This record gives sequence, C-alpha cells and structure tokens, in this order.
Amino acid sequence: MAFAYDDSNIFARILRGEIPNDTVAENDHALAFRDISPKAPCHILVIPKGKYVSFDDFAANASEAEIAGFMRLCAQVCTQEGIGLEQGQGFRAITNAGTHGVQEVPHFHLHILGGAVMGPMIGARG
Ligand code: DGP
Repeated sequence: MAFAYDDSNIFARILRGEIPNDTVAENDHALAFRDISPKAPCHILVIPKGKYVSFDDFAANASEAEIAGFMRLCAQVCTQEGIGLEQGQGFRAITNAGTHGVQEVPHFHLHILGGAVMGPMIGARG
C-alpha cells in the first residue's frame, strides 16, 4: 500500500502559512517549532517541508538532501535549546506512526523533548 498524504493536515497548513506557529529553527528542507501542547519544559516538533506521512515514508522516499537537512535541523534545535550533550543534559526524540504508534498528525514529525528527566520510555498501553 502506498503512503497517502493528506494535504489538509495541520502541519501542511502550518507549512503553507495558513496557521501560525512558534518557529525555533528552519532550513531549506525542514521546520522546527514548539508543540502546542508541551509534554516537557522543552518540546519541539521537527518536520520535513516535503509531503511525507510518517518516519518510514520519509526514510524510504526522501532525497539525501532532505534527510540531511532534516537531521541537521534536529542537531541545531538540540544546540539552540541547550539540551544536546555538548552543553546540556540530554533529551528524548520520539516519532509516532500510524494507528499502533498513535500518530495524531499524518505529516512526519520528530518530537524532541528535554529540560527534565523523561521517565519511563512508554506508559501503559490501551
Ligand atoms: P503525534 O501524536 O505524534 O501525531 O503528535 C502530534 C503533536 O502535534 C501533538 O503533540 C500536538 C501537536 N500539535 C497538534 N496541532 C498543533 C498545532 O496546530 N500547532 C502546534 N504547534 N502543535 C500541534
């Protein structure tokens, strides 16, 4: 089954400038902004500018330039926010995919969470 991208998803609308966001960093291939419902003192979402539904879609189909741009922006966010291991105390990076991953927004995004100890990796299922 192909990855079917829905142009009406909320992150597509953010990329089109239709709704505001609190941008922390951007490059040619990716955008990083604060999560509207933060789960940690620092909670940033990093998204590719291209139309990718999920991590597996992005990993399989994005160009090398898009992948490099996305990853470099993640590094920039960690440095800027002071949570990277060069200067800070670390972070957790999570991506949810599909029904079992409990993905809410169908545009690939990496959650970068820091500023406190994150606790157990996952909570109770169900
Ligand atoms: P996920 O479950 O992995 O698909 O997480 C989606 C995240 O997106 C969730 O933590 C809340 C966040 N979110 C949803 N709508 C908006 C929005 O309009 N703006 C921002 N900044 N974040 C949003």
